[in-house]
Amino acid sequence: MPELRFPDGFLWGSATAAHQIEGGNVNNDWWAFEHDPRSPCLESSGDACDSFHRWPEDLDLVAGLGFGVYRFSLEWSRIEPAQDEWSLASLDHYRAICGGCRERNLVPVVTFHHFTTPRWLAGRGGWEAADAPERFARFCQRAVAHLGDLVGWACTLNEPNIVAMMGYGYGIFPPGLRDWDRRREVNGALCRAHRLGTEALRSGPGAFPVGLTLSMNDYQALAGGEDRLAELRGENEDVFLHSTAGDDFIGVQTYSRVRVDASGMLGPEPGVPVTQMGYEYWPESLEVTVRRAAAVTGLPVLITESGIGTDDDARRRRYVTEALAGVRRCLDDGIDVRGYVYWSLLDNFEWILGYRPTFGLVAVDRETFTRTPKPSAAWLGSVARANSLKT
Ligand code: GCO
Repeated sequence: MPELRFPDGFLWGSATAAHQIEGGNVNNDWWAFEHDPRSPCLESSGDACDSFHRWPEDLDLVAGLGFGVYRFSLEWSRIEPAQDEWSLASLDHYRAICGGCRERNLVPVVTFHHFTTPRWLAGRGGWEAADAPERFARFCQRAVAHLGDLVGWACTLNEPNIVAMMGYGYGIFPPGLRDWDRRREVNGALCRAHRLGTEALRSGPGAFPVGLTLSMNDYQALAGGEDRLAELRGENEDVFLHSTAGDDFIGVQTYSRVRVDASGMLGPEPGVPVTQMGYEYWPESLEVTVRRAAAVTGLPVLITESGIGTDDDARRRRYVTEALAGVRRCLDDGIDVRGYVYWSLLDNFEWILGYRPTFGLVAVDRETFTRTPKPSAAWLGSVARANSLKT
């Protein structure tokens, strides 16, 4: 493969999410779910990576490796620990992280909801509470008033399709429901939350692009599976892609492929290697989903997550290399892709699977919290510095 150069100003970064790295997030629905004896969680998030205290070290790592972007999320339950009660100390904490990014020349990509919801709202029905979208918008408005002048890019909701599907359909995220009709309603509530949240974020201060991030798949129909595929993709992707009119960008996040026949989604194809998550190793999914997101929404694309859970770091490098070659082909075809943000900076709390899957560029000792960059970290950092991939 020849050298692949990326456009001037192309953003390179790495991502995290509050609940997966901070530790001690005791006031949200995930903490409650992790500690419910009926939950499928393999372990609790506990101290996570202790990033609530160690965030300066995390930012030093991101900047030192050569990246220009750090994507992270605000923990709503810290900022609004009870309804309409605002923690100025928590707002200051996140303002300091945004400021820490700026001091290190990192563009802060701030996510306002990454899977976790405060207990006070979860207790009133979570995303089924009639006023949940308004509550989310109110939180966005309060948070942006405190730190909006430092925000680089804003993501309203992270993967609302996963929140709805896993939480209300499959029952493996809180609130643990298995009811596809209710899931459909929650899809609607989340789209509304995105719209209201966007409006709130635009009230400023600050002037930054605002968008949604979506979990997408390379859906492939086997013979007879076309209708089922359209139905699945409609509920998992299209309803959200269609709620982005007027946004500034769409955040694409993808990990694999899903084959569909008349009976529904199939597991991995025999012979295709799988990752620690049990997904097919399928870096091609990035090119497919970037093309689809751009075509359906007409918006610029920021790849807000792409990565692999693996204990084989050379495999990580291969995966990213193949994924980036696909991004380059999208750019060649005139698709407006603004950047690539690797998931994740750190080995962290992978939801029901706990600390077992390792997506990080950087390993974290579970007892000392010592961070140890893997070879892929230096490699991807050098790609970022050169704005070019030599394969
Ligand atoms: C996501 C997630 C992350 C996961 C990652 C790997 O947005 O899906 O942001 O929280 O850790 O996807 O499964």
